[in-house]
Amino acid sequence: MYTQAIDLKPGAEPTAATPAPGERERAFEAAIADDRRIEPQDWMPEGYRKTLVRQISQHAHSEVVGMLPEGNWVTRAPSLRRKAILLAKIQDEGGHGLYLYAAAETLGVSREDLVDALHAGKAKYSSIFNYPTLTWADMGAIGWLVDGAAIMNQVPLCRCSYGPYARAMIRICKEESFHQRQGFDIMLALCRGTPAQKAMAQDALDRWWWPVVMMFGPSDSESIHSAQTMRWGIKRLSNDELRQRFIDATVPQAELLGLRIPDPELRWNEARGHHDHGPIDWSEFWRVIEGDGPCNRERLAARVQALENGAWVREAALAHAARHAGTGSREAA
Ligand code: BYC
Repeated sequence: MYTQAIDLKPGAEPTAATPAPGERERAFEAAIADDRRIEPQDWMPEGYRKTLVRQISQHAHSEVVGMLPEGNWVTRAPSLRRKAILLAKIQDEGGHGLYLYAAAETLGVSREDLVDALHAGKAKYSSIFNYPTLTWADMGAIGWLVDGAAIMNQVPLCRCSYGPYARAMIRICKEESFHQRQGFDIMLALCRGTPAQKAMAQDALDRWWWPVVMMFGPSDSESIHSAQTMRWGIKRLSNDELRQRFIDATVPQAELLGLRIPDPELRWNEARGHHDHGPIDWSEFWRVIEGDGPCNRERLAARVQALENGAWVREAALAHAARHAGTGSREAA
């Protein structure tokens, strides 16, 4: 694990080697104002560090929990090619979780503690992964819509003020782009298929649309963190701005597929240059993130079970490392 710059103890006198009071704060604020990256060894306000740990760890948890709804379809993919693609995508998501846990660890927290917080129900993960995957078309809808929303949210995070997070996001976004395209490709195949296949694609869109629209988080007026995280250059665009961009980008894609977005109030607003949309059911959103969505209990139970099932691997790896270290010291002696 990386270490953090060491803070002065309260009351400690500055010496020639230590910055004058306020200097660290000014250096931090100047870096933010100049759009320079903050790195793990740089001084940062405690609120900035905590915000990053919260957001990056929630993001990591989302990637790992996000493997579960798709994992449900690995054994039932309709062809070997589709199965290989789905497996590669799910593996990428595990990898994204690892980059993100590593980025969070640069802020002085341990992955074990972050995972414990998830399993104890204290840390959040994306609301979207608490919905079930009922048909193969859901693999298409997740790739097209969920990964599409993820790209919209994550491309601006490549310019996040915190270096390790921004760098992790660059690689993740490249992979998300493939994920989105494979999802759209599944939808396209279904929409060009039999009427029953097209109906399956429409049903998936009907079920995923509103949860995906909610994925961007509460409206700006309700978002408790946005103002500060945007001031710190962590988030570059607000929840509502990203939601609007996603809707504007997705409407023509749905038209190309010949599918109907399940929002009777959705229409182009010439004056705004954007689509207007119908009201979002925020009571559903809050219910899901507070733990009462259709699959919350199942998802957490699966993660806890996975940790328990893997205990013997971790124990064996530690025993092997200890024996190896012992051999090394005997050889050295
Ligand atoms: N789900 O003040 P706000 C993926 C919480 S992975 C659950 O606006 P903020 C993918 C929020 O945490 C997708 N909770 O917060 C993976 C806060 O609660 P706390 C994950 C949500 O942080 C596999 C409270 O509501 N992407 O795409 O400024 C396969 C108030 O919200 C949600 C990321 O994590 C939600 N949807 O903005 C396929 C991206 N929304 O923490 C795909 C990085 C809000 O005070 N994260 N909350 O208890 C972000 O960009 C921001 O954290 C958010 C929320 C936009 C999510």
